[in-house]
Amino acid sequence: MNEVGRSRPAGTLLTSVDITPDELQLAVRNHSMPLEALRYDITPVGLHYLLIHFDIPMVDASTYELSVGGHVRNRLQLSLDALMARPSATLAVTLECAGNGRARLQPRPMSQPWLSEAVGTAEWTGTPLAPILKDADVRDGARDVVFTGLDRGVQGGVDQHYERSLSIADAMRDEVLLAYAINGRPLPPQHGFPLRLIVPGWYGMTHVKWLRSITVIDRPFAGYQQARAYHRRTSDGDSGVPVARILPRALMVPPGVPDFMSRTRFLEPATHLIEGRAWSGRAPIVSVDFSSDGGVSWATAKLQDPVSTFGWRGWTLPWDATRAGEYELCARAIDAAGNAQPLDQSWNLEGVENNAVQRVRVVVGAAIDQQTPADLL
Ligand SMILES: Nc1nc2c(c(=O)[nH]1)N[C@H]1C(S)=C(S)[C@@H](COP(=O)(O)O)O[C@H]1N2
Ligand SMILES: [Mo]
Repeated sequence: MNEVGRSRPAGTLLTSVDITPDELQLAVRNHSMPLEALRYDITPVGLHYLLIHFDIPMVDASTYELSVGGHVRNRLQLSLDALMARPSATLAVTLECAGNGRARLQPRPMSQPWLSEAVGTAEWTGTPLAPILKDADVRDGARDVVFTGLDRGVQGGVDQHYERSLSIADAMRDEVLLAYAINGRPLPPQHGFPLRLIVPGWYGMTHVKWLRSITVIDRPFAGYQQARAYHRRTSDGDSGVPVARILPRALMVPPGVPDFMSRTRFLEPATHLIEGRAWSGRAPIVSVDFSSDGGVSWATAKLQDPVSTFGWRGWTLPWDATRAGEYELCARAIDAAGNAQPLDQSWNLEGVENNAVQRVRVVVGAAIDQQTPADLL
């Protein structure tokens, strides 16, 4: 391991505001979705967020095969052509990384330093998983289904392929897909070419990319990414709660124009239409509230129809910003199960599930100099 890798293991808690070289290295490999891309119902592929723990494997589609085995009566080997010849389904699904919001925590858990934008909604095409498990004829006593990626690396001192599991009941749900296309095109390498798992409603870590094998087991899966990582724990001794379905979140497209470095927004005094998206993997979004005073008072936004059962829904609200001054804009989503976004950080050791409300600093007034474009260069 290099000098950088030795300095601060993942999970170290950082109190400095400054980003470390290790975090910067992760941040340049894995990008989030620029907030202005919230304008699209379906996120263009290059704007969708990305998270890759190890390296992107290079896969030859002509020799690729998915193995289905373990606690089944009928093992299967499926080529990409065989998978694509099966019945297909296309679903718009909002995907969000469980670590979204991590870099806003104080102290900050050392890992991928997401702000609030590790999200995207894509149209995934693939073949439903349940009929494949039926063809494999799962034996009595089966408990978990393990999904193994082709990618390999070391995390927490453990040499591993990226692997996650689902209970048999969750794996058999109708909406779970083995996807080979995104937005009508073959998966690009970074999103899991040639095949990935899609589990609508669940945080990103569940959607295993570069799928190599599916293994049915008769005991709980104890792999690193399942049993050790992705738990909400507040102390080392705490066994924690596994991360599963996405908590509600609303994000707005920051209005006006940004300052290059601070991203502070500048707006002309006027009524501005604020627009954004909201989603939850637990229950449908029922309301989105907007505040222009840092969360002291709230107004109710108008909701659009969701893009699909598992996709985000748009919201809009006209904001009367005729008075010059500085404002802190916030948005807060609530779902039908009563889950609401907290105003304050929800801190834990791994920095998962921090769905605290978004805060956008805005200056209304004459702060924008009347410069010609040439002056700006
Ligand atoms: N094989 C494999 N699958 C993976 C990962 C990975 O590193 N390897 N990262 C997971 C995580 S943590 C997330 S958030 C999503 C990101 O999916 P995307 O890059 O297509 O947006 O992929 C998941 N699937
Ligand atoms: Mo993630």
